[in-house]
Amino acid sequence: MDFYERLEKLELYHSTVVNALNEPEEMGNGVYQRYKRPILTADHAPLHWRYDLDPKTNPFLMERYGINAVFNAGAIKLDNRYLLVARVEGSDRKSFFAVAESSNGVDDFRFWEAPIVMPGTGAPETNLYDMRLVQHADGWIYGIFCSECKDPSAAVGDESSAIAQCGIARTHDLRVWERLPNLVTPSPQQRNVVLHPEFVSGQYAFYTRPQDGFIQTGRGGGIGFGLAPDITRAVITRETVIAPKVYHTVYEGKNGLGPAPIRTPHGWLHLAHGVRNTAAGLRYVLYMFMTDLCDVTRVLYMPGGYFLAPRGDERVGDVSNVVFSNGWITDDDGTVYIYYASSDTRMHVAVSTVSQLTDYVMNTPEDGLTSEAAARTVSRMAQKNAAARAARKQRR
Ligand code: M1P
Repeated sequence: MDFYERLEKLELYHSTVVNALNEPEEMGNGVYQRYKRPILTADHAPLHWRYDLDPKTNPFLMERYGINAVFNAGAIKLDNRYLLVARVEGSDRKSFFAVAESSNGVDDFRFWEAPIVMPGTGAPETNLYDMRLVQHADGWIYGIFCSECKDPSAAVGDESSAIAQCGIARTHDLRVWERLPNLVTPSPQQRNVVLHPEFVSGQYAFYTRPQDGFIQTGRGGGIGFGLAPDITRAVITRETVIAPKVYHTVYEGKNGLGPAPIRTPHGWLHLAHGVRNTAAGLRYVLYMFMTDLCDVTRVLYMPGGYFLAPRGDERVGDVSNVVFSNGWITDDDGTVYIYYASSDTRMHVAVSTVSQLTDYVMNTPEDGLTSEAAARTVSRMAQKNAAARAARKQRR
């Protein structure tokens, strides 16, 4: 095929992908509405990132840099635009960050001209991923992400062991980034660290996820919390677990906070992921909880079970049976856009409101932790509805 003929076909396909309209599913569960189409995929990556578009140097119009996946995006609304900082993973397995922008939050996401080239810290750093974007009370927008390098103490021949740490960078516009030193905590590894948007006791407050190993959290695990007086050299000396792993729950294997919490009149709304092991491998679902406005380490409400689990096509991808969220946006009218990735492959959106999420978190029964308690919860609901039905009949 002629170079320009092939280019035209590629451009047509790419514009079909980025211009596809999205629509909500009809029913939903009353808590949120998923949108039908993924909002960002590897196919959304601009052609000029992947192809050398010069017929002299690329006469076959070959893809020179393959994009494998686009997932786990941080989110923020700036100047009326919905912005995602996505984890873009190349076919070489390296992840980097890139901003995609939409005018309505549910479709029409387009990547900016070029990805972010995040400044380093001077220390070895192989891979960066999963940015949480936080508009902090100090006036900066922070990007909090995982910074990964090869474990220097790995045995000879072990090319897999890695160390995960929390990277910190700040910006005002998502274009110019100032990199700060990585967070220091008492834990040997850290992933899923999130900055609280407000000062707590005059200090920067971090949600952490202490872990002994790269995949297994070991004696660590649970969502931790710690304070650091200085963000430019952030050191947490005391880390306490505020939401632990619990046997036979959806977060028995490990858990980690998603985006920064949303302030509501009733408390801080949190979205997190929980992991359990199955015969088919790890299963990642999303769950929610609420903490106290005054004591942010105090969990007030913890609904039982998952909030959102992989479904249909979402269940299949590079790392199947995973949903993961590290970004959401609250509009002034209370609409909440929940951005989540499925199976480490593509991004989706589900839409809810602060009122719905608050109702969900405050009124969903807690996990009773036994089969008996589960059966009693359902029986109570059935009895309540039977009584209401009888009263309705009597009134008629
Ligand atoms: O593969 C699923 C997820 O695994 C990790 O999350 P966690 O540290 O909680 O196990 C992260 O690497 C995340 O990026 C990934 O989506």
